[in-house]
Amino acid sequence: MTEIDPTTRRRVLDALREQRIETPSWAYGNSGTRFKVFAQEGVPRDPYEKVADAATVHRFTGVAPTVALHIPWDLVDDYAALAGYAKEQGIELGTINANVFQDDDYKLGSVTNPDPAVRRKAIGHLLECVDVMDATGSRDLKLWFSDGTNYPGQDSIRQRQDRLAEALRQAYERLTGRQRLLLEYKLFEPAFYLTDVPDWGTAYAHCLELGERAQVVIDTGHHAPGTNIEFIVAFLLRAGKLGAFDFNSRFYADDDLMVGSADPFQLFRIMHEIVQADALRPSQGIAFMLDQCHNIEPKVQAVIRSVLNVQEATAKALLVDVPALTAAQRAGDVLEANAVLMDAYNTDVRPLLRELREEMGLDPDPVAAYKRSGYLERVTAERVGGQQAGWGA
Ligand code: LRH
Ligand code: MN
Ligand code: MN
Repeated sequence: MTEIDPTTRRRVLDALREQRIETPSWAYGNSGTRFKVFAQEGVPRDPYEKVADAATVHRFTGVAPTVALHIPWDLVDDYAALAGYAKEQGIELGTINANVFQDDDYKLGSVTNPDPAVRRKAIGHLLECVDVMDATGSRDLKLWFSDGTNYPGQDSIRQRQDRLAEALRQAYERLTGRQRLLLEYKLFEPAFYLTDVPDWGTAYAHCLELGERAQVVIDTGHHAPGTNIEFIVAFLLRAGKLGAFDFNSRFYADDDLMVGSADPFQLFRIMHEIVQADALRPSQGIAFMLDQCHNIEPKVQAVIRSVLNVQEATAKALLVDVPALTAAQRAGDVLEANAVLMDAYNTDVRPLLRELREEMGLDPDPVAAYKRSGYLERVTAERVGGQQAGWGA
């Protein structure tokens, strides 16, 4: 692709302007591995300050108007007040993530635990999270279970599936109006032998059983190496069961690095499926979220960079010459079809994105503008003793 014709340019700019990317509250907190959490300066001390950081990302990018919360990492007395604060800052509270993986009680699982009392506690937390959604006006309840076993024979695989189905049913039945249940799968970790929701097929089957408002979350870091994630995207889109993404990058396992940093081509291939299914617009109901931890890099700047990476992959996907691709596919012209896709991928979309930001009244270079703004220096002076993200302690 040499020149982008004016009609295509307009179409792509309009689509990019409408795109929405949700950032996670935990990306702004200190994080690390089980070996070390490196504290950074200016890190939020409470959920309010995380919201302020998320609002800063939105101010410079213009496409990140919501922040996901993780409960109880983001514990406050009054969620409606937090939602009000977010509004004042120019954003909204987004997805509510339930945490049933950090209490001692959950050693043998949360909703799949062999002990009914532990299961009741875990389900109770899921229901509390829906109370939070009622207060914040959030649409989505996102569930990831660390449940699994480490040794063959440790527990009954089938009974654990029954317990999982029962817990999901109770959470699903508590939802009202437009609220949705989003089920996230992960191949392994922290359990090493069996995971109760290990893959998209398991998540899909449970969501089918639950009903229309239950959909699958694809976290790009939650697969075996070499998994064709865009296939999963295409399959779930076709079935109307793709609810959301947790975007991040990985080299090895669930690395939670910046999206588009390890494999920008994979991100493009995913966005190509989204664009081909006309599923980019927020009204289509797919939540594009980041789920990342910035262990060694400055956090707000890293989140801004991540948003730009998603925009770049999306812009390239929007540039695919669909008539040419379809013609090549119909003709069985393997090389031409591939060349059409690669032409779009190899386009430098950065000038187009600068133009987009100028049209939106933003600085064309959000990272530079953020660095110039003095935000980090200001919060470093204000915030002493930043809170850990709740991750990797
Ligand atoms: C699990 C996971 C899930 C959690 C988040 C902190 O690995 O991806 O989405 O909510 O990390
Ligand atoms: Mn995730
Ligand atoms: Mn993860």
